Amino acid sequence: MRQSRRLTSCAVLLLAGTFVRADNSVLWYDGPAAHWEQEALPIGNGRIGAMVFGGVSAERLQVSEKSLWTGGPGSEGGYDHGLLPASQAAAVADISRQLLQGATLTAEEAARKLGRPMHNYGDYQSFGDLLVDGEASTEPVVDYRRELDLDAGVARVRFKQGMAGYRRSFFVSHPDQVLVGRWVSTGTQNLRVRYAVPDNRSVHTQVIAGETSARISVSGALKANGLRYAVEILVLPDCGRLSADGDAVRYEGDCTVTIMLAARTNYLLRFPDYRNADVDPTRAAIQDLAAAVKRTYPVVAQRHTADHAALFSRVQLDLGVPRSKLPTDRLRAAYGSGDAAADRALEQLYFNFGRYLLIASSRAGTLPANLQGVWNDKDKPPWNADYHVNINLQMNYWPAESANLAETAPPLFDFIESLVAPGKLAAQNYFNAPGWTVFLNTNAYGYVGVIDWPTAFWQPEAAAWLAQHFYEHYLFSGDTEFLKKRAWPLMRGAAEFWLAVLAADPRDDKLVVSPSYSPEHGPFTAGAAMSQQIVADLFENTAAAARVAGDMAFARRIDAALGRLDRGLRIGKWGQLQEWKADLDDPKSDHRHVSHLFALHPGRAIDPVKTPDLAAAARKTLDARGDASTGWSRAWKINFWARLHDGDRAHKLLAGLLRDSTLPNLWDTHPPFQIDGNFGATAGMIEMLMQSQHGEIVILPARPAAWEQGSIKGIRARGNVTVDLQWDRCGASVVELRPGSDGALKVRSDMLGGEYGFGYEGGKTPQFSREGNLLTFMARRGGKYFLKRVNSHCDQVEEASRSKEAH
Ligand code: FUC
Repeated sequence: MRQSRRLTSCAVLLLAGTFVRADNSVLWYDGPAAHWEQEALPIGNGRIGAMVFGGVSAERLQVSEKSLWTGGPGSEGGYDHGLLPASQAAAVADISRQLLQGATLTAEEAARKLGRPMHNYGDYQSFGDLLVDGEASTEPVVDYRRELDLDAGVARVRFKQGMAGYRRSFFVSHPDQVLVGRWVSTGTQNLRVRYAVPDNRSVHTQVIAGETSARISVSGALKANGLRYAVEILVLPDCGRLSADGDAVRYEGDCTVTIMLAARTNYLLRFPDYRNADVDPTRAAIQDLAAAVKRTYPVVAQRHTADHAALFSRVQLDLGVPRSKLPTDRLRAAYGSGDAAADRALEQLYFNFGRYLLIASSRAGTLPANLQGVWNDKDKPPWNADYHVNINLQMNYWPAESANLAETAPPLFDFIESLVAPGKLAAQNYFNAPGWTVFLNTNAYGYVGVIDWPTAFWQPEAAAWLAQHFYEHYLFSGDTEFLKKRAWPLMRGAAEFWLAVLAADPRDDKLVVSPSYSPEHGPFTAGAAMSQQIVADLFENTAAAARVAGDMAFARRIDAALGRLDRGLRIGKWGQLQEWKADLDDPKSDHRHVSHLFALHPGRAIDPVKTPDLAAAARKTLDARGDASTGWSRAWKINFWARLHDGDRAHKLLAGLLRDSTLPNLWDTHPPFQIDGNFGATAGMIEMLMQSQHGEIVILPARPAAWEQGSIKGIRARGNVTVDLQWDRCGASVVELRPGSDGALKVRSDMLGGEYGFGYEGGKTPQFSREGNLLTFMARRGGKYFLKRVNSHCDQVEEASRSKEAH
């Protein structure tokens, strides 16, 4: 018998209390880190990052600051944002015409005609190293532990040597904009503190030792472009003796030593100069330090942990296992070798680490997370540690909304908006078109031109893809002010570009992108699937945004174009989703980019329920491409399989990622280290448990069998809803929805097919209706709504087998 009934508030409160506190939120190791990429532990406040090594006698904190980039304005040979002085529009139009007439062009041919070597593109830089040497000792080290506490946002090191115990802790504060380290010992400490910078910059160092504090000031400018930087360090012992020793500070005494570091540049995210003429980096760093010192260490530490925990503790995943007792490197190495509880513990830790990394590498007031988040130790990092916009930057922000971390997204929005001014020049230069566009990759200085990497350089759909993040923020938050003021103008500009640039395809008169290139794969053609799917997604979103913004004329223009647009959704001869308009797919290709499934994720045009044939074709494509791949590609595939409602396959991809593409410090490796995989997988794990891309909150769309029981708390669904859910072998057992806006909510869950309870707390009794597994009700902002499974057939079978076991 089916039944729905209201639970009493008392029962409701009881249910709410059953979500257990997430654990598995500490990465820990029993030895110091020898290797930056593989072992050191990242801390950060979005702008400043540091890698903690935890050496016994010598500590190294390798420091980064988001804006320290070579290249751009001030570079020798000038800077042109990657745009040649002469218009490229005729060359692009010529290739477009040939392609529309049926020609194909190899990537190399296209790059010869349209490509251009990077011109003063620059690289993200290391800011230097804070080096604190203690006294070397031959005594054995015991009880060593190096850890990263994700709940507190603090890295710690502790060990015993000889008669003394040592403890250090490190964090980078967002509210106070300083890096803080603390050296505690039960014995005497002899420390030598200095700051080392790479030799591609000028450097002026000053050391002043006073009675109670000593200061190291380091400043200079990058030789490549004159960008100024400054580091200010204060050594603040509770007692003892300080002295200057060349470019170092010496400390000797029996007390705790606190070190605070501030780092600034005169970079400004503003076209076209990217410099802040009003900022003297040294003065700015001194101000940061002065304010933090005045607050005192305990207050700065408390403010940091409160700020970090306010974001981090919002979401709690529990996969039903206790905290693992293994050090994290061994836990990872043992993954998949038969201990299911240990495997779940690592998955939970990895999920938490992804959320931690986003908080640590993306906070308001700085550049967005780059290919390495905020961490970099090189002057020539892989791929310049830049912003690749043919998947990577976008993937970094996939968890921002669903993992309830919208506070990490402002840097992305600021950055995309800063691309509009140069992006307009790119639209004119390459297409003689209005609006704005960007190609494959960009830097801190609004680089919007093409490069000459044949198999990737052509990606004019990047702006349209980036615009999706603005619209998604609106969908998740329901913030119409944001939509009108920020999303709409940006989306309109991206759409104006495509309204002007799309061409009629002589094959069928449909509107197509030409030249079009499926990222890193395939020949140049007209109308490759990904190009079409991205433009369709932009148009759908922009038409909806135009209606909210009240520009009906623009909405109608887009509707008309949508009516003629090739949607890039074709099923080919071996049942696959076609990557190109012509059926060219090679069933043997295992290429890592599966760009033509954009419409499955992060788009929403392919869905196993709404478009089952296309979903089956997407599955065919994914089967052919295989599950073995590089880090971010596996992460994307977790999301694909989750969207196909195949939890076990999504989990298989996650397992592959943890086994083959994860370093001992749990960083994702392409290889090399690329942070996108961490973020993509974190988002994918949420997609496995809850989805909301079609106006319904779908509970457990892709729960793998391996996740027998558990709960997740605090995740976000589109429509401004916070979701908690609990499950066991019989499926979802409890769902709690906390809407932030009034309006109709639709929830889909298998539990609605059986006996269930529907309860609420706060607000008025909602009107509700149920159709199959879908419950619709009028939600009130601030209310709490609960669904609870009651005695399903599966529950009875489980109960019977339990009592059989008991007898
Ligand atoms: C994507 C990958 C590349 C590289 C780059 C940063 O374009 O296909 O291999 O990882 O990102």
